[in-house]
Amino acid sequence: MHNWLTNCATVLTLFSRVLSQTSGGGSNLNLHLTSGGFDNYLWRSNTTAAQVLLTSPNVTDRLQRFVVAMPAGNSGTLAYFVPSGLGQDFSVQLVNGTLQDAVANFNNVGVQGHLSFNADASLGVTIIGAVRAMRDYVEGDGTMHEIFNYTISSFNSSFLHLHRKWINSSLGMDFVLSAEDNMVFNVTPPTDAISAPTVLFQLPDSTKLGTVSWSVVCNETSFTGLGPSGFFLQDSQADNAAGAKALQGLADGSNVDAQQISFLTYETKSLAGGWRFLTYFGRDTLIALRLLMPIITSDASESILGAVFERLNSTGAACHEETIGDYASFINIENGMPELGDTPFYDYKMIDTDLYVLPTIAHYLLDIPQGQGRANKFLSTLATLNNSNLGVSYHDLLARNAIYNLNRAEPFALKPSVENLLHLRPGQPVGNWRDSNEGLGYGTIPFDVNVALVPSALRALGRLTQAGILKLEGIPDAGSKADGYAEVWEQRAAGFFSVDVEGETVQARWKDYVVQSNLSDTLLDSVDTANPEDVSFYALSLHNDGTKVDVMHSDLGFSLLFASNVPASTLQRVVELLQPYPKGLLTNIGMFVANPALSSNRTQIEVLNRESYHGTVVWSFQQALMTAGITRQLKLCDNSTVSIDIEPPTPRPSWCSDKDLISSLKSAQLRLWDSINGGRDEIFSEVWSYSFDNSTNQFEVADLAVLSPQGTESDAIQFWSFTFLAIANVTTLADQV
Ligand SMILES: *[C@@H]1O[C@H](CO)[C@@H](O)[C@H](O)[C@H]1NC(C)=O
Ligand SMILES: *[C@@H]1O[C@H](CO)[C@@H](O)[C@H](O)[C@H]1NC(C)=O
Ligand SMILES: *[C@@H]1O[C@H](CO)[C@@H](O)[C@H](O)[C@H]1NC(C)=O
Ligand SMILES: *[C@@H]1O[C@H](CO)[C@@H](O)[C@H](O)[C@H]1NC(C)=O
Ligand SMILES: *[C@@H]1O[C@H](CO)[C@@H](O)[C@H](O)[C@H]1NC(C)=O
Ligand SMILES: *[C@@H]1O[C@H](CO)[C@@H](O)[C@H](O)[C@H]1NC(C)=O
Ligand SMILES: *[C@@H]1O[C@H](CO)[C@@H](O)[C@H](O)[C@H]1NC(C)=O
Ligand SMILES: *[C@@H]1O[C@H](CO)[C@@H](O)[C@H](O)[C@H]1NC(C)=O
Ligand SMILES: *[C@@H]1O[C@H](CO)[C@@H](O)[C@H](O)[C@H]1NC(C)=O
Ligand SMILES: *[C@@H]1O[C@H](CO)[C@@H](O)[C@H](O)[C@H]1NC(C)=O
Ligand SMILES: *[C@@H]1O[C@H](CO)[C@@H](O)[C@H](O)[C@H]1NC(C)=O
Ligand SMILES: CC(=O)N[C@H]1CO[C@H](CO)[C@@H](O)[C@@H]1O
Repeated sequence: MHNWLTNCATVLTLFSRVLSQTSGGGSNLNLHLTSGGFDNYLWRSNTTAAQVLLTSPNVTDRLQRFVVAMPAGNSGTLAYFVPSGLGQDFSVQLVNGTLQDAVANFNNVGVQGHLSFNADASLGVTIIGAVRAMRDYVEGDGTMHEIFNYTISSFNSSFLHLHRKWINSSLGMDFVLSAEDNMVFNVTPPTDAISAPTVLFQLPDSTKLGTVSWSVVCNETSFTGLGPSGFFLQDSQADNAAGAKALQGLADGSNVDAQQISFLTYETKSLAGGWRFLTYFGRDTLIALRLLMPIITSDASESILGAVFERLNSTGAACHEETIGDYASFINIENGMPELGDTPFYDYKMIDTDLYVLPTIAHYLLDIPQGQGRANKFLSTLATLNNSNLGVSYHDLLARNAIYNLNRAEPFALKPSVENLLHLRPGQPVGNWRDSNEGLGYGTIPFDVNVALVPSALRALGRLTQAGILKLEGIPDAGSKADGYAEVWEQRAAGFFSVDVEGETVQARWKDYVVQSNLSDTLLDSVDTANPEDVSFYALSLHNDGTKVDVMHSDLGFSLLFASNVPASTLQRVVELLQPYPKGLLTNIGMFVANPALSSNRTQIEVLNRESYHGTVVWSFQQALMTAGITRQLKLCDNSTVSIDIEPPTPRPSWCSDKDLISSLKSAQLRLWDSINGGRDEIFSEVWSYSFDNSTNQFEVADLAVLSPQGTESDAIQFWSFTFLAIANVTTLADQV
């Protein structure tokens, strides 16, 4: 499949602005926010959930587009409206307050509302059915598949009913339009079986707005939403004072961020983001869960974990993305298995998702009060979703995942060599959160997977077996075996990634870099040119032959948050990473996730620049991971460190006696927070880029979707962009000291 379709939530949310909100209590939602040039309406009732988007009225550089997307079957409708005349500020808008439930025969439910037109127009490309088919068109240069064609059920001068029946079932979706005030339809049906009709929207009085009422309904099963009170703990249930502070306004929905994330939370799964990812994604939800866990309910944590278990394959690998609804038939046909009909397709191509399962559930069941005492009940649940797991207990599914990971870790544990590190799967350009060849600088052996995630999964396996919660049949010594393997990975994997650049070279590359990146050499003012210092850091990835993609990056955050036995040398490198860019990753608008300044391969400067999704750009969840990880490490030495997260008492690491290191780490964390605070307004967005002002030498926030050559549009909400809700503000804490 094409890359742009299979990549998970690689895209952003920027400049979101909340315009109005009402929460009908329970899990009902009615939010209006602008983001990336679109007006977004998030609607949820006890009948349906849908996101509606229209191009914002002041945006004139693109076509007027109407989107309805529903979690049910990951279904939706996309329609463009094309002005009949030229040179006018054509606009189609949702009429205030008209959005509501729509209910039709045969269990069809959805949303309806009124659209206002300010000029005559025609119906442009219209796709009804699968959100993925809509994405193929929007992100795939207008790709359309005839198999998804709709049919015209009926029409006249004031009415148009378009229907899409799913490929392999009687389920379907209806898009119905009715002319209201000052509006006449002029419909010419196609003369052949496959073309679209010509539909004109004509305003008899061109001085007034014309109105069209519409509804979009579907009879795929709707999911039951978790409202803010179902997702977040009450303040009074917090585990500590920092948690109680963080929880203010979340469960009661008075914090609008709590309502926004709640649109993505359901009883049986959480969704990655809207509108393009309103379905299950394993990695996004597991990383977010690890960070949000101390402030969310047991039911919420178990819904996310359960969604992962239900979708494991029989070997124990974790699903990256599910394809459900009408598009599942399409994928099954493409895969040469039409006999599967619309059986969901689960994708197992990633190499990291599997490794988040054990550390996340171990933290929940062993460390977090909401999870303690829940193991028996949760793990005795029998799977009901996926044919390869039907009737299997969650315990046995977890055991499959544990054995799968143990087996993957074994070759390196027995013989620590480059070949035995975990590589991207053959032929796959993706495998971890950096979602593309470019993101990994064209390497195939990612740092995060090998240095942070494998040993973390093994240690979690050890803890769960030692606690008697997990039993691996036929492997009585699984726990000690996992710990033994973990030790080898902890001690040997990082070395393969270690990069040392000699002082003179460092200076030359920095100088070259600021020129090549159109920055200013004043950014290097603090460099001591008389005494060039060597710099050491970890490579972003390795090529198959072990050569290093010598690009600085933020993925040490995964070690800090997930791993055991993090050595002093790693913490020292964190201190060095958290220096002002281009020496390190920090700018006045946030922490970059990569910095190719010192790469020996100068082509990496273009590949990982400010237009690249995993280049010199800021990701919210990466900042959350980094600061939460530093707090976790500091707390191992000083358990009075303020943290919302809970960790069990562990033996003090030997570096706790190194006062200078601790003090440097604390200063680095404060520098990180200065950087985070500078991008404060974007903190619940997914990713943002910069523009550099060479008169002030300051960075300013810029919309990556606008800069990026792919121009992939932003999503107004992304699940893993809300993790700062569970992070204590270290600046505020420092102020209090
Ligand atoms: C759904 O909500 C409406 C009002 O919001 C209420 O009247 C109705 O009883 C609810 N239906 C169910 C099945 O809960
Ligand atoms: C359109 O309006 C929104 C909200 O008022 C604003 O945030 C945005 O910057 C405007 N966009 C343009 C292109 O003027
Ligand atoms: C829509 O309603 C909001 C309040 O909910 C109001 O601020 C806004 O002006 C209204 N817009 C129009 C076009 O009536
Ligand atoms: C158009 O069709 C709709 C739905 O069938 C019907 O309610 C309406 O009366 C028709 N209008 C005209 C002008 O035929
Ligand atoms: C779904 O709705 C369509 C009408 O749009 C109907 O023909 C079909 O029977 C319904 N399917 C089910 C399973 O309810
Ligand atoms: C699904 O539809 C395709 C295309 O019409 C067909 O080839 C296939 O046999 C159908 N599968 C099932 C299970 O009905
Ligand atoms: C499960 O997924 C993993 C990873 O892609 C794969 O190696 C394994 O063969 C899959 N198992 C089955 C039964 O398909
Ligand atoms: C240099 O970097 C580019 C861009 O990432 C990559 O395509 C190329 O293979 C790299 N060259 C070497 C020798 O690693
Ligand atoms: C810190 O650790 C000590 C020793 O394990 C324990 O007695 C004390 O209660 C802990 N304090 C906090 C705030 O957890
Ligand atoms: C600053 O940027 C402007 C616009 O890109 C450019 O014309 C000017 O030469 C730059 N000044 C410096 C000092 O780099
Ligand atoms: C953290 O707190 C400081 C004040 O102490 C405030 O200026 C800053 O905006 C806060 N940062 C975030 C991300 O909320
Ligand atoms: C009615 C309809 O959807 N027609 C489309 C069928 O598919 C072809 C090829 O993708 C499109 O060009 C038609 O517009």
